[in-house]
Amino acid sequence: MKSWEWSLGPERGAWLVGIALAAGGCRTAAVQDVVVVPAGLEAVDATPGAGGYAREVRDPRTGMVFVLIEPGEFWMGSPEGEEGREDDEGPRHRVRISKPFLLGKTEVTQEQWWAVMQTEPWPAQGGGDDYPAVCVSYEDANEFCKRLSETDGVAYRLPTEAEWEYACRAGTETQYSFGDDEGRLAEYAWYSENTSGHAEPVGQKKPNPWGLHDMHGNVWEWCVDAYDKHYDERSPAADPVRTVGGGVRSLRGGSWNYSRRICRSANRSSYDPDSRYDILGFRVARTL
Ligand SMILES: [Ca+2]
Ligand SMILES: [Ca+2]
Repeated sequence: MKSWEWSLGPERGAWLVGIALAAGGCRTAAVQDVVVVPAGLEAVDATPGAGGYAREVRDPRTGMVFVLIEPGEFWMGSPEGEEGREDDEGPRHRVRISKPFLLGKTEVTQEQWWAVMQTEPWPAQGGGDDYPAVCVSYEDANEFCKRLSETDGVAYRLPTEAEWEYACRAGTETQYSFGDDEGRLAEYAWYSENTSGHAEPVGQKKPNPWGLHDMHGNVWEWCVDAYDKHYDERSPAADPVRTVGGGVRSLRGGSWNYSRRICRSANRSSYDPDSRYDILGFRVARTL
């Protein structure tokens, strides 16, 4: 077995690492063994997924870890009979995510925020390197993504609501990504019944089936979309995002002071884009 690497050039911004397998006396590059690590990142799990991208990668500058989200389809929203369902969770509709993308394994932490922004907008209580960056507005979160992108020359951004729910559900159609038994929520989430006055450090609870932590609870997560109470019926079936109209922006997942039902996969909320509260944070996506 032999390995080598080469560059596709700056326009692709990616390095390929190929592994040649010795077979019958001649070396043959096996396509399924080629893994792509996006520019500026390092592999945590170098198993190739969709598009040949490594399944888990890390930004060495901030320490942020990203999970590869594979393309696919899902039912967005909740079925009408779901317990705790709110009006804005429908109509339930089929959505396709057409391209792979990266999504933060956790909410952005205070240490990661500091590395990019050199500010501390959060209160002292409930603070520390591994706590989520809170009291950051939609505008602040976008500024964080913009600065991260300027540094690495690539497109970091907030996830769309569709991407967020697709990744939260991770192939499930139940109330939570672990099923319908809300009695198990404390294994996966920080919410009103197991917190005391602030968010908790990220990544302590069990991950969802795709390896993402705290999609249920801890802090609400800003999405890029302008909030639309009934979803936009004109929105396309593939890669929907609502970038026009409406002042308020979408948030997902519930937070440390909210009840079980608000932390369901389909639940939605919205705040003005300049809102800064200790229940509001975000995670970062990266286009590939
Ligand atoms: Ca969260
Ligand atoms: Ca809601």
